[in-house]
Amino acid sequence: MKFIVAFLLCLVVHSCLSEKVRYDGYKLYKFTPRTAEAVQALVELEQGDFSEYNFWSSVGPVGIPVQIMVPPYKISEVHHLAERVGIDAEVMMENVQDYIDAEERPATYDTGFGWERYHTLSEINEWLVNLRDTYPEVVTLIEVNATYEGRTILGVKVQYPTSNVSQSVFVESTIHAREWITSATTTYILNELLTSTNTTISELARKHVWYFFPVFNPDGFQFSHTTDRMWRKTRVPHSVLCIGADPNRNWDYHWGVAGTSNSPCTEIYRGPEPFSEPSCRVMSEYIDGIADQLLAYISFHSFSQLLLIPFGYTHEHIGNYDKIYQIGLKSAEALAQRFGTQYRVGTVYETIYPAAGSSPDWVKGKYGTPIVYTYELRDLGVHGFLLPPEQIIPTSEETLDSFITIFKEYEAYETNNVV
Ligand code: 0X9
Ligand code: ZN
Repeated sequence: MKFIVAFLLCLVVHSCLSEKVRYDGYKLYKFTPRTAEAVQALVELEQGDFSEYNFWSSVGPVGIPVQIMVPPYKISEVHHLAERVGIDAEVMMENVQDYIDAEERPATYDTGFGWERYHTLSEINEWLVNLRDTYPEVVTLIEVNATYEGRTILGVKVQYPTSNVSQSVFVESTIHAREWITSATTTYILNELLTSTNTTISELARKHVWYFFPVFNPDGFQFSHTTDRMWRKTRVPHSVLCIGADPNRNWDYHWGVAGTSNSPCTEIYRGPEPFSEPSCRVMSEYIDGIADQLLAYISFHSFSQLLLIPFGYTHEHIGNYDKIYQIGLKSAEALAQRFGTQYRVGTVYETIYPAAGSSPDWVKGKYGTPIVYTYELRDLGVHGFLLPPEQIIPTSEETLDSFITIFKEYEAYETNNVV
């Protein structure tokens, strides 16, 4: 009897099946609500318990598109709803599984740690250990313990012995498990800081102490490789049927005031209390230890091509908003120069949707760190989280251009007080 119950539970949550979750016939829609009633309908879908709609972006105000993955058996229901309440619907992907399959078959395939395919957690961690072994004078390995499943969150500190700098830059990526392009891009940037012969990059590398944590949510990231490519949250079981909290809603700064849910089955579940998620708690403790030297905190998400400024919990602007906005514009301009990729710049609250309890809000709010940005990398929803591996290098190159520009422009501003 016990076995049967356990088996049935496994079937329902399909998290303990060894087979991968498939998304055959699932469609990705871009829904644009035209009325307040339409926004309300989307909020109800997002907040609903056991909702089978998977939100690829959260609900914002009227006119702001929301990307939702819809299972085949919900397609006619969603069309009726859209018509009834006033939502424009556009199909972005006819069959999500096709995109997952394509991602697994890159056109070229590097056998080592290159940037032509996506890597697993153990490959990324091995690469970080290797960096320490290759550059022992410069790279220190940081092991932060531990996640819910007992994993170490691995990071590196890069500090050139010649540099007499005290200001640090902290880089966070893949706090959302399915956003694979983010750790691919930050490992590329880290590699460039260590190996580039371009003097702008090598000089910048020597100007700061760098902390890189490519995979902030290793439990979720591992699960997105082994079992469910669309996994976003942590792996802490918060209810019988629903696992995980949104690690970017769990930080202890105006926790839960806007753009979150108290329902464990939603993608934006904030957790039962601030820092309920071990991975967020241990990283916050680590950051607390180095916060007084922090010049910048940059987090990487995907997708939507945005350079975001705190806050997400309020419409109020940060103290140095004007400077950070102007630098953001220059940075987006630099990004566009290489391939023409267009980014928008603005606060989280005003540009996308309210979202409280994120790590950048916590860092900015608690420590007043001068430079805090969040990247939402490529694309605009054609591939969404399933960005083809062929786009890793171009995405990384253009992002590096803008990343460098942030520091160049900030320095120029500090020296001349003009941007
Ligand atoms: O909703 C989020 O957590 C982020 N978007 S995503 O589609 N990657 O999930 C945006 C959060 C940005 N928040 C702050 N920088 N404060
Ligand atoms: Zn994200």
